[in-house]
Amino acid sequence: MQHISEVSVRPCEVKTVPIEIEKVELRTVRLPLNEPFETSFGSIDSRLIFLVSITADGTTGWGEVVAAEEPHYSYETVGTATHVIRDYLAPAMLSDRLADLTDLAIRFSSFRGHNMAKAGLELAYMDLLGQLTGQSLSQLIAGTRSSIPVGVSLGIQPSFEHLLDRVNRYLSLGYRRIKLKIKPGWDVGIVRDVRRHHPDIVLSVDANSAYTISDGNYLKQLDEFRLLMIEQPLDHDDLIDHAKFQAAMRTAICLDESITGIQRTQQALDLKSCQIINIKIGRVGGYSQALAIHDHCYSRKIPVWCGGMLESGIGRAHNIALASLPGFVLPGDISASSRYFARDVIVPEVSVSPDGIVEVPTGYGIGFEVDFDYINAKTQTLERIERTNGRRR
Ligand code: OSB
Ligand code: MG
Repeated sequence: MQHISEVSVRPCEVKTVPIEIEKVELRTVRLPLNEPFETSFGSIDSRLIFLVSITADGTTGWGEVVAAEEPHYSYETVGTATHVIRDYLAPAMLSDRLADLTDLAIRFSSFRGHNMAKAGLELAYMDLLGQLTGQSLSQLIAGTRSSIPVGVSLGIQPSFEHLLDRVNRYLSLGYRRIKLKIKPGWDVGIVRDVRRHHPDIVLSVDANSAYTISDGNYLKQLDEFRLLMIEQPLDHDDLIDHAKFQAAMRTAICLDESITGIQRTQQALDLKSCQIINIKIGRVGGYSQALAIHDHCYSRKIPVWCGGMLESGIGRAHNIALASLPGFVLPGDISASSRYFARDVIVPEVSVSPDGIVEVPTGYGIGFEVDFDYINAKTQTLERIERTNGRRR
């Protein structure tokens, strides 16, 4: 649980206004993936996107809950997040006028866990605040970059030939870093072979917790391949074994699943469990925590990068804004819309330049137009939570 003392008090908003939110809408939208995405915990061929919108004074802000349908990457699912938002978080958000992001984070802090649910609402709040105050998300959080370098995360493939074909494709599209998903049986061998074909590319691997410390000696072979990092090799909530493993490795360990908030970040760094942090706004509970983690890592000179959760354009737009902060020195898992979906829910869709760069939008809020007609056409479920007679108490 986040204690109130841990809630970020970073004065991030350049300009803020009190907002009285009238309603929260929860939508699920199924988008087919261009190709299946396989990780150490399974394969999916479509993404049930969970969109959250909040409305005040006729203006609507958009966020995304990145939870999956099944509890593999995290215990949260679309179902748990719907319950927690409907029954706890939305009522807290609607109960009274919101002063700022910290006010919202404090209201959520008495509810334990459910970071992805919290983040969905924080994201929608920040988009709305940007629109109401005439600022882009990047401006709101004091981002410093106008463009960001990006990489691609490649799922486990049916064969090495398929993998090499994908690596070549994304390199030719300009992506600055290739990340390979690994699992037992799809690890040292494929990394060696990709390295043989591409001696100089920036290459990393992500195990999504598929190993235990007893695999340490085996995984030590990865040290040979000059990887940028090994992401989350061990248990999803472990810091101790990662510290042992990091001590034995030359390659930097990066934590994803284990980093659930600012306190865990501090502990991971104090224990030397990793040298790099993957920040996902959803996993850590929204902007309030993501900003605190960024600031902490920045002050300790720990490189961070922005992870992805196969988001629609709405979640992706928030990731782009986050990655405009100065500490995001490594390419993010922020790929072009076309890497995931035939059609995205925002206009224009996210595109990556031939040198692997995404421009940070300057329009108000998320800085993209939400394609409401397409969202409506693809909506599977819709639920509305409204403020009851003036104020909810
Ligand atoms: O571990 O980073 C991960 C996707 C879903 C769940 C977890 C992860 C991922 C990715 C894809 O690696 C990143 C992306 O391109 O969105
Ligand atoms: Mg990961």
